[in-house]
Order: sequence, then C-alpha cells, then structure tokens
Amino acid sequence: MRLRIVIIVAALAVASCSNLSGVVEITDSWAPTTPPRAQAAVIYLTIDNGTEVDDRLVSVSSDRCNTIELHATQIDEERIMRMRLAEPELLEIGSGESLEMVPGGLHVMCINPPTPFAAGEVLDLTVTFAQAGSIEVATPIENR
Ligand SMILES: [Cu+2]
Repeated sequence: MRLRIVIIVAALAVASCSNLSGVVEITDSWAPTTPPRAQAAVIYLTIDNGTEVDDRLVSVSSDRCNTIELHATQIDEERIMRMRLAEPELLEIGSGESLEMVPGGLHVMCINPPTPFAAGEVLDLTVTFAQAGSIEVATPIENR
C-alpha cells in the first residue's frame, strides 16, 4: 500500500513538469554583417531554459572573435546609447524562462573581429551556462 502511494506521487511530479523540454536550448541566433575593419560585431541569441533548475549565461566564444563580452545597453542622462558589461543578474534564466537578445538591449559583443562578418557565413559559437555547461550553436550572419 505504501509503495503504491509513492508511485502516484512520482507520477504527479512528472506530470507537473511536462511543459519543460528538459534542456537549455538556443532557439534562435543571428549576427548582422559588419563593414571592413569594424572594431566590433554583434551577435544575438534567444535562449530557452527548459530545465527544472535556474541557470545563467556565463560566456560565449568563437574562433571569429578575439574577445567576446556580454553587454547591456542603456540610455544615459544625455540620451546617448551606451553599452556596458552585463551584470550577472541580467544573464539569469529561470527554470521555464527564456532570454531574448534584441538590438538596443542585451547582446553578445565580438571585439576586433579579424575578418568582417559577411552575409551567408555561419559562426560556430560555444555558449556556456553555469548549470547546463557548454552548447555549440551554428549562427547565421544575416541582416534582419
Ligand atoms: Cu556591446
């Protein structure tokens, strides 16, 4: 009798999480083209945390960038758009939540790319999370 109750409770626990995919996924990614000798390029990711644990984006790397930083954008008192390193709390993705990077907001900044980003190319990115570890994602270079 006791065993049967345990089984029912376990089944309910699974059912209540059925809307979660169980994985952290990059559901969209893209990077606009850059002019020759651009000092920086931008990459946008949309990340879905389908796991049962809260996670956080830690870093992004690519062999096409010398340095990659995670930036937030804000408008200062003089109404000038400025970028700064994103605080870790901005990069948190709670269980069942997603994080969407958009122009004018959070973005991945590729600093001093040795070669320009040309339309039709694909970037191989490694995206690392505090809990989910590293995920590889092929990111198209295109202007949207
Ligand atoms: Cu930036």
